[in-house]
Amino acid sequence: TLTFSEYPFLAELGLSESNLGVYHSGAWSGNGPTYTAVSPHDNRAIASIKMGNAEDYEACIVAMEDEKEKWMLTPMPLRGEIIRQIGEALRKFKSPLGSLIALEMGKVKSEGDGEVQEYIDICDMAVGLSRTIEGKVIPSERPGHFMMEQWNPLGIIGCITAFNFPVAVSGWNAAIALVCGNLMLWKGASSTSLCTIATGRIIGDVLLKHGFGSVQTVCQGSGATIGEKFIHDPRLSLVSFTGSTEIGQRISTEVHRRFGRTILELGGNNAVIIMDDADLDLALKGCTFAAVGTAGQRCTTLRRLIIHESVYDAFTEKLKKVYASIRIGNPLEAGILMGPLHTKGAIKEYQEGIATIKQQGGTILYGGELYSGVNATGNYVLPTLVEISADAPIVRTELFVPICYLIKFKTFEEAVKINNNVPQGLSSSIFTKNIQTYFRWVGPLGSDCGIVNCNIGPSGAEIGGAFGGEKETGGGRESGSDSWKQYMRRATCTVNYTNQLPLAQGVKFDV
Ligand code: UN1
Repeated sequence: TLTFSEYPFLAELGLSESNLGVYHSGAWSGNGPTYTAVSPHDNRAIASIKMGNAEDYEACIVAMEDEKEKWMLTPMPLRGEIIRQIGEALRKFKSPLGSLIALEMGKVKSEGDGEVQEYIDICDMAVGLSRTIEGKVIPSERPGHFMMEQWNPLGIIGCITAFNFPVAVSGWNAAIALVCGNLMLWKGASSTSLCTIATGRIIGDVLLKHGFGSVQTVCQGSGATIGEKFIHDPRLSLVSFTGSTEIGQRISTEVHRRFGRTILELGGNNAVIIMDDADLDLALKGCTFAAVGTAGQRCTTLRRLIIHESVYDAFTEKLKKVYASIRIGNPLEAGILMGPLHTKGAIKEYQEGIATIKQQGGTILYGGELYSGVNATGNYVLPTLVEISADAPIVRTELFVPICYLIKFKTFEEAVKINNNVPQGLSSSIFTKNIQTYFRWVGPLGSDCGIVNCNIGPSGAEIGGAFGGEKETGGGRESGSDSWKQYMRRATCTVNYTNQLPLAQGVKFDV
């Protein structure tokens, strides 16, 4: 039996007990296998979804090809106006959509709402871009010549998003890609298919009102059937992928083999450094949200806490107390701070991780066990603190669960070395009041990450900045700043407005 009717917000979002996971040409369909959505809170089935198959994928692409010219030729400020209306529609559905995220992904309602807000914010940013994106005019060395840069859309882009941010990350891509004149095919994680469908519906309805049925299409399905198509399809000029480093590496190799573009947001292994002059109460709040928020399932989750030896014991005691006070429970209930892990697979990762930690000399300071205080069937674990050497091999890998390593250091140089000594390079933070330490931290010999914070945790970035990281994190940047450039192709244009043909660099070629 399905729990669908227990959650009135599902019907508010236009969902039903049986849903279709493919959208193009203004209509929903789905000819692939049936998938059952479950809630990680109790592992009961919510609703079913007909996923896409190879033919559905092809139909999405063909429909987008048909609409491509019309969308590309729509003036950017008019595309911006449509994005503004998408933002308005999301505002209307913020609470039910936030609740769906909590139900299906498992993050707490406030964080679910926050994700929708993130999509709204990026729409606002895209509206601004639609009136401000500009090319350069470059001085020409040739008399009577004019040089400029013209930015044009890439065409059709593919976006594959992960379960942990089932709404916001598609928004980062869609709002910017669309305003730049691209069309986007979106495949969300199967286990958050209802989030994809509900969001796809909100966006699709606004676009359809303006006569565009395929500017954003949706094709839910497995990586093996649908994801593989993204990789090999030359009609997708760009593949934006959020997920594991392992799959990201394959996407990188295969898409670049066909000279496609990629934006990769892969694993993180984010650290916070607590200096001896840090405001410990501030650090405590920042670190707890970063390590425990989203039950440790953000790419930006705090995984390594590098603490100065002089404050190590005091800070660890404070942390243990605050961990013991974390309210774990149904993510839809008010006041809950930590929901369940997303899947049974994550529970296994947690349990195996704890076993490996012990084998490698780690000591569990808090947690390390499943949590049975909510119900008997949900994916609940205790947030966990582990004391371990920075050299233990497990510390270099990303466990996508709420396990935080505590590591002691003596000097700033040593702490930065520990921060940088992992294969990933997404986010990092330092807590200090010393301005010299701060500027060394953000400078060339400081953090090697894409996000380098001070006196806040490593997670919870705003959309206005470029989001992404270095090394095995994949190097991609999406969301704010000048990330829009990745969704456009730059044409360097030289115009001669004379009857003469002087050559650059003074080359003579008289014919
Ligand atoms: C992710 O974890 O995949 O900075 C994205 C943050 C969020 C986005 C995280 N704004 O934590």
